[in-house]
Amino acid sequence: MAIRPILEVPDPRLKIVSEPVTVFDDALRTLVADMFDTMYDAPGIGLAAIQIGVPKRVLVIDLQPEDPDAEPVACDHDGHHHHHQPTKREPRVFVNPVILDPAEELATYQEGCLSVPEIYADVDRPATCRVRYQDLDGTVHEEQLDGLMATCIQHEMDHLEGILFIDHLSRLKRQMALKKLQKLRQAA
Ligand code: GNR
Ligand code: NI
Repeated sequence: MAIRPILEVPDPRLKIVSEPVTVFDDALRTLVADMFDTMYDAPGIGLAAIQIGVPKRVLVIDLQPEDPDAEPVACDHDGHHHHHQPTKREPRVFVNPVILDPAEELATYQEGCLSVPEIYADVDRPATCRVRYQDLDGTVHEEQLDGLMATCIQHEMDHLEGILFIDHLSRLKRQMALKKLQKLRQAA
């Protein structure tokens, strides 16, 4: 298990179309373990293999990325002293995912991307969809998704096609986002 460096724009590898997984072996399990380590460390709620430089059709998602081993956090924001129980992890793996039945209805989320750090922008996507995918054993599953899960899997699917969330913005907004990122990097 290892945290691997995350590729950032304008790395040309982020534009690669990833290849299907054909072998469900220990190397795939190691890749997925490294992807979770990298995603939780970042932290993020999803990661595509190409973001760590591996052009394979593998995604990991956990919408609850908090550390379950963390101490409960003392908190008195509402005037009452109490403890937040850290949320449980819900790691999900999608190998060779395919999006089916995207809804006509769109939902807007403010998206971010570990490969476009510190930039956030509203993106419209189908509000619900189905996903057909394989697990680490190669077994095929199908599932209906909505809310943040539907948005996140579509964001991750885009990575498999070499597309970033900023590619969904107008050219002006994309240029503004990339300039802002350049500026943030100069300041760092
Ligand atoms: O951590 C992430 N947050 C996020 C928020 C809204 C929509 C999509 C995402 S995915 C992102 C992690 C990432 O870059 N995955 O590719
Ligand atoms: Ni991303």
